[in-house]
Amino acid sequence: MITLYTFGPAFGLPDPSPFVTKAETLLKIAGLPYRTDTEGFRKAPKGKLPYIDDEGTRVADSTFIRWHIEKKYGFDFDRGLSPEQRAIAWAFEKMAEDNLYWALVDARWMSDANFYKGPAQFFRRVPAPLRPVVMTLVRRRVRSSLYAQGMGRHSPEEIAALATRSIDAISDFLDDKTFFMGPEPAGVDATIFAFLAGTLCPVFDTPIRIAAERHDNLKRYVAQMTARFTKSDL
Ligand SMILES: N[C@@H](CCC(=O)N[C@@H](CS)C(=O)NCC(=O)O)C(=O)O
Repeated sequence: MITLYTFGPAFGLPDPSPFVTKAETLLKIAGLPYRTDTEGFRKAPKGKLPYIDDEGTRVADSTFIRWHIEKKYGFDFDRGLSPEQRAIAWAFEKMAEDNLYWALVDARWMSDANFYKGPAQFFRRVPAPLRPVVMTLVRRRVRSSLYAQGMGRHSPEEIAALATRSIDAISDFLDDKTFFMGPEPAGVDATIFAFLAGTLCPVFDTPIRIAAERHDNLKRYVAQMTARFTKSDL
């Protein structure tokens, strides 16, 4: 049985991490049985979630998890897609993961209002007297990551403009299709769903969420993916 290490559901989302939601959705698309474990962060091979343990084989990073599933279980997430479609799917996936993601991190962690409604909850288990110091240190580390990646060097307006362009591109490409690449779910749907669900999360007030809410097809898509690929106990 595969164990998927997660943060656990939060903010009405299957997981606060879009990468964890992506990995879980991939397991569901592939129809593989799995269990989740929320106690694995400290032992994460790359210091991040998600990772899986598949009968003793540990695989870290959502893309490597996908490739592991494809190789070990012979499941092609892009079955039926042409090389051109596979290339488009990969490019959208990486746009979400390597660009849109950082705008979401900025929105959740750098805005005080969003931080105290959201990520601050992750520190509940830290003893109260230490909590403000630990939160400040972790936020400082997130700020450094944003700066190193580059998104953190932009103004809020510039970040919103970049993220909105990505959201509009996703909406334009999805159009009125059921799934991102057509009538059947593909690997990219796990990623697009995870990032759109995180973007549309009503807990956070962000210009990116407003940009996404303008597109009825994105709201329809997230509702449909939620119904098909998430646990009913959310
Ligand atoms: N490339 C990784 C990204 C995973 C990732 O960034 N996970 C974040 C949560 S969204 C994390 O665990 N961050 C903890 C940290 O950096 O300390 C993947 O695809 O799995």
